Amino acid sequence: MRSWKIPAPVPRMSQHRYACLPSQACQGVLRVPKIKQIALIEPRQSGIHVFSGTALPRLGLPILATELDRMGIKARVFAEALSPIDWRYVRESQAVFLSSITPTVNRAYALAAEAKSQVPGIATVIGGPHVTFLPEEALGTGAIDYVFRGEADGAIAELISVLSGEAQIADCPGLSGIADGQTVHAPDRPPTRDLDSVPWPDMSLIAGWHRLRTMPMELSRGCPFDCDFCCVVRMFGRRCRRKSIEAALDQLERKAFAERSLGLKPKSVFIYDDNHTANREWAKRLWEAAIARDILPPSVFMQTRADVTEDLELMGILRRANCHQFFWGIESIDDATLASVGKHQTVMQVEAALRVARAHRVRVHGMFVLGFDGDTPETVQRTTQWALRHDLTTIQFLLLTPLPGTPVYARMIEADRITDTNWDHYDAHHIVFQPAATTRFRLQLAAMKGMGKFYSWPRIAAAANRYHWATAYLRAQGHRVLRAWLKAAENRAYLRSLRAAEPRELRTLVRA
Ligand code: B12
Ligand code: SF4
Repeated sequence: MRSWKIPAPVPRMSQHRYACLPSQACQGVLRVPKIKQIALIEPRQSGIHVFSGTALPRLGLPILATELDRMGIKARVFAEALSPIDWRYVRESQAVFLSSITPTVNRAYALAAEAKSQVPGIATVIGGPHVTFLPEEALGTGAIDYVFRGEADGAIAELISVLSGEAQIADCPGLSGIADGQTVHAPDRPPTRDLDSVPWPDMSLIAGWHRLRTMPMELSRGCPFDCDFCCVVRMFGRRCRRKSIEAALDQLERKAFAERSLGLKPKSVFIYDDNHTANREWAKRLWEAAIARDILPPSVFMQTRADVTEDLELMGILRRANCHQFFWGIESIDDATLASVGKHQTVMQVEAALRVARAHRVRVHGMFVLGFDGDTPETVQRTTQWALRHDLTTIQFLLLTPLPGTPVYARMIEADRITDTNWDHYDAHHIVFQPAATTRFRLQLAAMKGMGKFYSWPRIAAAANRYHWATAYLRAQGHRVLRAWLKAAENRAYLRSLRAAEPRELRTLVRA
């Protein structure tokens, strides 16, 4: 691994693109005496990314809205991926609950500021993985009154008590806010132990819910692994919690029921679990029972590790349960890199897994991370060749992104390797740090070229010639998104800026 230097001083994370508005800075705790209605907003990501066309909300806000609804508080979720925000509804509300991840947090802050400007006195609360790790940043914008850190299921009653002045911030574990000009952090809230206590999110509380073509479903939380670049373990814990088989079946049944009674026609179910088959016996019992009860969705997509294929009995059951697609984090085709990031997976294991998936006719979406310290443009080329050789259905080349809450983030900050502090760019489509063995432009270009090669017309046609219509369609989508990304004016300007910085970076690399 080479050492290197960043040419210019790197701005610190606190010099964030979203400007704080000192005049709005919250000096005291904001109390809203009677809360009757809350608008819950999940912002969209600015710019184009591979999921731009995917109308899928995260499940945090729908769960919280269901809990509010049960408490008799009117709640409506506006997930911008599904429908625009109804500002009239916001104006009639006493509080706004925002949920964001890192690439959507700038927009979340801007929407909070907009709500404050339209409704003076409205309370703004934000949660999700980004602000869980950087609560001060959110409170420092002046547009956010409270930050909820970690999981909030079961915390809603306490949160409402704080908002309405009946309790203090410190009384609500997980909450951060400003009181008497001082930031106050209540103690951490332990993760929800019993997932059965988390309600099945009432999808009809989401504006535009009828547009859901894929039904999201969360049946377990957490992951026993701890990859260097992933914040799941620090956000949701290493102890994997699962719904009981009965509760999970109940969700599948309700989905089937929603289809019939509400006229929803989702073509598939996307199991949101970080690692759905972490407990194989549970997964076997669940899907066998779902087959027996005949409550299977037409198509099931799930995030698992490639090691799911080691259990052929489970593979057979999943196949019979209409599992048509796995989402696998393959990450790297270099064993040393995989070991260094704590993936606990080898390339040989993934290759064997792909053979088993193919034999069971389950499609595989392979997600790769590019930009680890040994990675060069040649690594990207080899990765592309590997993905083509193993005929993955679809792929994602994600540029390593130091997301707050991950060990990789801490290391990059420590080494002053962060080159881009605009959170909008933390979507794994932009290179936001100085790679160790190449320039930012070369790595970015290699990733785009690799994706271009994978999503080329001959590859789309190859799938169509074999009558693999779904694969052909998915690849055509990949092709379309990539072209749109390359065409967007902001991305062209971004690529130009990387190219302009290249000679300087090269000189630094050569010296190193
Ligand atoms: C399903 C999923 C997707 C889906 C759809 C979701 C979507 N529209 O973003 C798809 C495939 C599209 C997707 C894409 C991406 N994803 Co994603 N995704 C997930 C996943 C697996 C589940 C999300 C979920 O519903 N969780 C369950 C619910 C219950 O959790 P929650 O929504 O966070 O809510 C809880 C708490 O956070 C809190 N809370 C949340 N909001 C609020 C608000 C208030 C007011 C309060 C009080 C509390 C609160 O309480 C909730 C209940 O306990 C998570 C991992 C995970 N386990 O969360 C990753 C995750 C959210 N994704 C992540 C990333 C990085 C991405 C991508 C950038 C990756 C990429 N380039 O491919 C894109 C970006 C998409 C985008 N811009 O919208 C990261 C985010 C990390 C971060 N700091 O930003 C996560 C955490 C995964 C990881 N490995 O680290 N994703
Ligand atoms: S296996 Fe997946 S979910 Fe688990 S820590 Fe690694 S990347 Fe995150």
